Amino acid sequence: MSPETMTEVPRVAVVIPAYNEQETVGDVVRVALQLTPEVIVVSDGSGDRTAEEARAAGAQVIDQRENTGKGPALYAGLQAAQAPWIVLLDADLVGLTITHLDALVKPVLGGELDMAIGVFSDGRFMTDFGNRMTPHLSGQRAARRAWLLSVPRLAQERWPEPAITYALKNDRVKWGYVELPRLSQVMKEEKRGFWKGVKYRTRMYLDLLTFRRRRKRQDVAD
Ligand SMILES: Nc1nc2c(ncn2[C@@H]2O[C@H](COP(=O)(O)OP(=O)(O)O)[C@@H](O)[C@H]2O)c(=O)[nH]1
Ligand SMILES: [Mg+2]
Repeated sequence: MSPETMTEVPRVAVVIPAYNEQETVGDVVRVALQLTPEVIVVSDGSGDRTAEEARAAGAQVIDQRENTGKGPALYAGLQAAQAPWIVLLDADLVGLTITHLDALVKPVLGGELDMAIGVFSDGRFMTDFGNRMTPHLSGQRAARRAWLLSVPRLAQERWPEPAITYALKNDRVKWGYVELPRLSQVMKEEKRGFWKGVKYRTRMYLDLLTFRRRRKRQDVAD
């Protein structure tokens, strides 16, 4: 192959699940593009301009008509990605910089960790507090694409984090937390209005709490 026809696969891809995040997704994409040209946004059933904003910012966009949840969206993004290493990012981040992304990828590319999990620090009190109470729910992570694709139930869970946590334990994966200073997210209550936000959050926690039951049911079925 001549150098002109050789399209090099980047080492790292960024996958961003986004559901109605038109206000923030563009900025997240622009920072992600400083790390790698392979930035994939997966929107499913967003009723706003999420897909357009992501595309305008330079991302590859998978735009699905039906809303199926963050887990299936992540899975579709991982399947589309080519790079062997993946950074997962939420689309509602505020204050993201390339320094945060470098901090996430460095320990995994260096072989120190199999998965880096980002936690907010000295951002806004409420989002920091939520993150500290539940760091295993963080959407900011770096890991190998092949391992992420192997996580059982990833494609079936609306919220994929418990499935990932379970697989981390089961596979004895070397993981660790990475602090992400001055990073925060838009809270659900701000995105959707107070009561809708509360309803959405309650549904998410119910989903998270019932993961074990679904997993066990599947174990029995297998
Ligand atoms: N594609 C897709 N992304 C989703 C869906 N639900 C949540 N997300 C994205 O997943 C990330 C985390 O969701 P969010 O509602 O902010 O949850 P929180 O950060 O735990 O409060 C954000 O980027 C959302 O846009 C969904 O149904 N489909
Ligand atoms: Mg969020």
